[in-house]
Amino acid sequence: DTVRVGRALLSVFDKTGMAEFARGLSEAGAALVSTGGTHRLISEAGLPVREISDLTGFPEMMDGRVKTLHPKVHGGLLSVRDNAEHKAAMDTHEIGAIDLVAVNLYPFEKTVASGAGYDDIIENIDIGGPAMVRSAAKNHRYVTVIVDPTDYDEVLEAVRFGGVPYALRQRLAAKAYARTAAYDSAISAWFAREIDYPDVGYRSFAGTLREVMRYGENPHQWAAFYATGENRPGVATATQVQGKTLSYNNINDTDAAFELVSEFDPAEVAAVAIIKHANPCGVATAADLVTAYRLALRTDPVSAFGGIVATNREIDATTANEIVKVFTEVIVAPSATPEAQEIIAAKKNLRLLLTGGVADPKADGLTVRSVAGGLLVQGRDNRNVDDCDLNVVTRRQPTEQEVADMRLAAKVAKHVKSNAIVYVKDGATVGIGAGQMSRVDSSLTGHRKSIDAARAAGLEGALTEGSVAASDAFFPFPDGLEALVAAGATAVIQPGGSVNDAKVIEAADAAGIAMVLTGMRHFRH
Ligand code: 93A
Repeated sequence: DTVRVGRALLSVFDKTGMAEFARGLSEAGAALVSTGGTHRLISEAGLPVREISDLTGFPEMMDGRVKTLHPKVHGGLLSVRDNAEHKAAMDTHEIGAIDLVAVNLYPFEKTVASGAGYDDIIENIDIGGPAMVRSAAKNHRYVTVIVDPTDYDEVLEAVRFGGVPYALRQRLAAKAYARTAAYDSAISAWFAREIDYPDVGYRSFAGTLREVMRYGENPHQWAAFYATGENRPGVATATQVQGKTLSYNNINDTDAAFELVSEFDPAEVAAVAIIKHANPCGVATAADLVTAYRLALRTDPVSAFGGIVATNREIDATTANEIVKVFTEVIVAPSATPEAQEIIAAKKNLRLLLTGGVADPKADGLTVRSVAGGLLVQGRDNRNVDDCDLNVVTRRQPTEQEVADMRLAAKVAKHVKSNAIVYVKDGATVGIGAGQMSRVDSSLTGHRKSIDAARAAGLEGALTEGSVAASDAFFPFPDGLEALVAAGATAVIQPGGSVNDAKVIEAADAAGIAMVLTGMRHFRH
């Protein structure tokens, strides 16, 4: 499935490597066509090359604004070679196929960065270049498109060996669209800044604008919500059945809540998470949803006020009745029975979001966050403890119940801001320590909250007595582990991998608890 290059169109602003590339193509038998400056360079290198104006029958005009925007160019790029009608059109209008395009664009970004004036910047918006790139990329079944001089060598090598293979054409087409997308997004971002109306900044992001919010994380910040088009159950694709419009923080928290309950297969167990400020303040699994909700609420009933509730199963009337007893901002669930919806409808402001299913915890995806002047992009954290071998490193072996609870604790810890410590007992969290700068502090926080929760439930001591605990990352020193033991934990799950692992294991053995290493860290910041 290789394509021999009969004719190549070369039109580059950045002329790096162009003379050698053109020579290589020419020597391999390709006919060359080119625009003004590129044509000059190639012919000065002593190679045969035709002017684009000769091909189109039109002069390059209007200061070069119109040079390649012509059916003889775009027809040659876009025609489906084995389509009879396309062939007939080519014959009638004397359009010759173009098999390869090398284009790089007017330096819009550099012109902006140089501090150039408005008119200069506008003149550096390339129109004909991206048009050719997009035409060629669309027709990559027949055409090779190169937008980056570092790709010349690989293409030339292929051309010398008889043609460009499909896989390479496809990869170059993907790269081409990435370039034109980035180019247009740079133009749109510049515009937003230029007209000094920051709210239009939202237009410069990829994705479909879902909503412009009244404000962002704080009232003095503007905000907007985009859908990326990924067809994944979650907050961006959910249907809002009732309640006020979602705020920026609601959306962020709802996402955290739903991603967490999606760790649990609804066919196996009912799961409920209650979220505040993007951290869970209670998570539980049980045979039925209402039990899971009651147990999740028990972890931290104070923080649950004004929280977000997510479930992995359809909300029934009993569960709905329990949830509406506590002031709740958002409920997100795969579905809700008509009776449950009626109960929730009595709370006018309470938002109900239905997702149609749980998210696949193993699905790929991107997570994006901003840093000053840039974006940090990474793959979704799509693994969990179920993908790990549990390696018992202590003399004491964990019981079956402890193992089940440790799995739950590890899954929850993945969704708690680091440093994360999660205590679990009998299928429910009993203490969560989130977002502390020291692991010891997270251990202490989770323990202290469990004392409050015990008091609220009319019990003595702490709920963490006889619990298991999960840590999102290894213990750098034994002190964190000792804090868990002091809280009453009888088994601990953590990734391991510290230079001090031996000392931490020794401390666990000294305390007579069981410890399991997973080898998988789950930082979340
Ligand atoms: O002004 S344009 O938007 N109009 C066009 O028709 C056109 N065709 C190619 N810019 C156009 N180009 C760009 O010219 C290419 O993207 C490339 O950056 C540049 C190459 O011009 P030259 O060969 O004259 O140096």
